[in-house]
Amino acid sequence: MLKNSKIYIAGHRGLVGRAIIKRLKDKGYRNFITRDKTELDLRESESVEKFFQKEKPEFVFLAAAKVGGIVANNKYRADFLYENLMIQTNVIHQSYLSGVKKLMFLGSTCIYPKNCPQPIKEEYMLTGSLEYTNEPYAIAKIAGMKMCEAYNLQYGTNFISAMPTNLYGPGDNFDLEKSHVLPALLRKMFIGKLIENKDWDGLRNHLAQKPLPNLQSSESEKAILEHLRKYGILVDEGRVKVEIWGSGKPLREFLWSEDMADACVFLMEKINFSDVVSSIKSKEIRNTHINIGSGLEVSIKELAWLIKEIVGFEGELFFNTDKKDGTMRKVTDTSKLEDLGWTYSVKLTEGIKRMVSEIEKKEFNTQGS
Ligand code: GFB
Repeated sequence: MLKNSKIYIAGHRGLVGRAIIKRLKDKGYRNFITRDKTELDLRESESVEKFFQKEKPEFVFLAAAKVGGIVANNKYRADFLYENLMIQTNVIHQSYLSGVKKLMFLGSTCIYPKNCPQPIKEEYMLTGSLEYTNEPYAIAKIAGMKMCEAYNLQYGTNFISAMPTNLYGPGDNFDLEKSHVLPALLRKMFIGKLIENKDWDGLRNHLAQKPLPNLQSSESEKAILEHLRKYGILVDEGRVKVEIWGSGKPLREFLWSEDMADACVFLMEKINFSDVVSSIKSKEIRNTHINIGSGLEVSIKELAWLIKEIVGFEGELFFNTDKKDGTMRKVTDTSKLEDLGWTYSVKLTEGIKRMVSEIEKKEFNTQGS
């Protein structure tokens, strides 16, 4: 990639897309193409075709996707499958037709079997059945990765796939139902602390900036508290309690989104599909994707306590085992990436501290991308 290469970042307003643009700018790249959802619906083949024919990007980061946490994945199964298949199929196919020099497709470590050996190596893909809660999303992401691989093998394109672990960072989604665990727990405990401190103005401001469905920030304290119970934030015998879904036992690995973006740009600059293939001994070329992770693995219980401490929430945490745990463990083996010379830099504690500043900001995101 040259500093003035024409680079299209699909999904530039999302957690990863915005971090990729930031990283590219920091490295001196300056020729970007972006479109928001109102300007270009990536699910519509014709519009995507016209866009690629007009703009002819040279490089593409495919970070546009329908994403969400365990509940969103499980509840909107059809949307997660349909929207992701459409978006990625349109972008990958048009990238091929319009002669894109290199594309990076972003997946997720949920593509791996539910019970595969840990840490997870790239070659474990398609060796077992998937975790039920995110099966549709995982199937879409597997299809995207396979599409890149197949186009490379049949048409000689240069499309790379990366599989990041659980991400968090600036511009994260703080929706209390649909988001991932880290921003969700952070927001719940942030609200819990405001209640603990009887900081009603602070709470009303927070809810005015980013409302919860069917709740006016001007409602009475009693009505606000009643409403917050639905999200697992409650006051019981004068003590504020925050609900943690599931048993707290699942282990998750977390990576700061800007570290992830750094890895994406690093791979885009450094790696071609031919390099990946040359390291494969077998005649059957598969598993050509690359894991991106940190190895920073904690249990949900440990994560909750860490957030509690950093936020300064002094109330109680309780585990609701009626809610799903999902995969019990998914930690990536990042040897492939490390061998190329990349490692993460932001530790979990530091990242959570930065997220507290994020939630204190006036504007933060509660929309799924
Ligand atoms: O982050 P999360 O929603 O997604 O949940 P996954 C991780 C774990 O945290 C699960 C627990 O065991 C949840 O039950 N958890 C506890 C909570 N409290 C909460 C809470 O308040 N909110 C949320 N969201 N979780 C997703 C996949 O899996 O991760 C996607 O569904 C994708 O496909 C993504 O791969 C990275 O890690 O379980």
